[in-house]
Amino acid sequence: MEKAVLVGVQKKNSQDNLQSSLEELQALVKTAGGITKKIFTQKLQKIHPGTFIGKGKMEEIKEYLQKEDIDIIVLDANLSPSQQTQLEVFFEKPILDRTAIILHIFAKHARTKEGALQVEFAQLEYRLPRLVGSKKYLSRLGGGIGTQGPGETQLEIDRRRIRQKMDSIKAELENVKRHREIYRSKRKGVPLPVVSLVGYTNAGKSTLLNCLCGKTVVKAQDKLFETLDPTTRKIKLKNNQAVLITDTVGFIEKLPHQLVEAFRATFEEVSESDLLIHVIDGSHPQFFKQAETVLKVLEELSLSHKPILHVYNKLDLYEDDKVRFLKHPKLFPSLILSAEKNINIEQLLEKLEEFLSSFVEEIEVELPLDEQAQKLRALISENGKILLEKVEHNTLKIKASVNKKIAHYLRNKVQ
Ligand SMILES: Nc1nc2c(ncn2[C@@H]2O[C@H](COP(=O)(O)OP(=O)(O)OP(=O)(O)O)[C@@H](O)[C@H]2O)c(=O)[nH]1
Ligand SMILES: [Mg+2]
Repeated sequence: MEKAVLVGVQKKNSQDNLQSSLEELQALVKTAGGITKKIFTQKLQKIHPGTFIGKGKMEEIKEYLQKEDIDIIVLDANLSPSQQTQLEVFFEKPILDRTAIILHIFAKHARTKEGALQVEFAQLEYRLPRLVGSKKYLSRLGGGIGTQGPGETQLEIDRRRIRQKMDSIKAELENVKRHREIYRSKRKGVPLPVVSLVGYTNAGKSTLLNCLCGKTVVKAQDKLFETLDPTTRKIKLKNNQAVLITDTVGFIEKLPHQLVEAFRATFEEVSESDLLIHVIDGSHPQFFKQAETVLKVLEELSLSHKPILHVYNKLDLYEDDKVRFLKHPKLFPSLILSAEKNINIEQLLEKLEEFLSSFVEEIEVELPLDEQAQKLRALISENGKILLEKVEHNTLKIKASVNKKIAHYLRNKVQ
């Protein structure tokens, strides 16, 4: 386990809560496989452009490093490549920022090929402008002399290699994407309403999906960014309406822009959903801020126009929801529940039914009595409600209520 020192800065006049941001960073470091040995904080009028933190604090940390056995220094910020270099040169230790930690966790958790490629691309993109930094740091360790040959320098070779690698990943991603589109259009064969679970990391999205499915389909853990790749499952509402539910990657404060880019593709799927369920960990002291972060990222991903149902999860952990919601108005429309303890899940299902009822319509179809009629009848009864059916002159007449997508599909099939 790598031993880490964390450093956080409170800017004057900033509303940011340094304490909770550092707690989150500590959880990120833990998820990445490190252990926090000490936390340094500093109040600053203005961020130092060169080194981010001030000189005095740097000396104080260096003094601590001389006495203790520490492997890495983690800053609660996203540093510029040159800030990172200057700090590395000063401390002679690897300097990591939020982006580096999150990228590391993402790399550890990516399970599908697409997820792994997206993360690798983001990592290379992050590393590219930082190559100089690591070289300078290395030259201090004695590798400097003789590395500068004629023609191309090692640095140029390294950069070119990284760019080539990024190009090949991009090409591969295109390929994977094409496959996914084919798969998606196949799935669309039976068009169903799609509901996506979105929310802050660790809010309980995967737990809610498992709860709705009545079994474990995705791993839920008290770790940040446990889920990276979207998982979709079919569930049935009480009115027999089938719905697809998709679990997605969690959001976080200061989400590295490389990753927003990387996951844009993943969220293409979310952009096709009819409804978003925004899962909020209502027991978290910063729940409102987390919710705001999620809404902000949704906006960045051009998803904020979607109908959205806010779900305050972990009800079992609230001490008093009246006090809790007094300070911040509840987002609307909303529900309070516990995915883990199975509280108010019925209400959620009813709400979903209500939400999706505008998607339902009544149709009447006449099917010639053949094999296809059997298939279509099965499709209707699987996904909707048959209100009336009779056989007349070798045709099967069905009156049913089904979702609009299926109604559209049937109309095309029957004509
Ligand atoms: N007490 C309590 N714990 C819950 C509840 N729902 C989820 N949890 C716990 O919260 C932690 C995170 O749950 P996940 O379902 O993995 O959260 P997630 O939103 O999928 O997280 P990421 O995939 O990391 O974005 C797990 O330890 C769950 O057991 C709940 O209703 N009550
Ligand atoms: Mg999850």
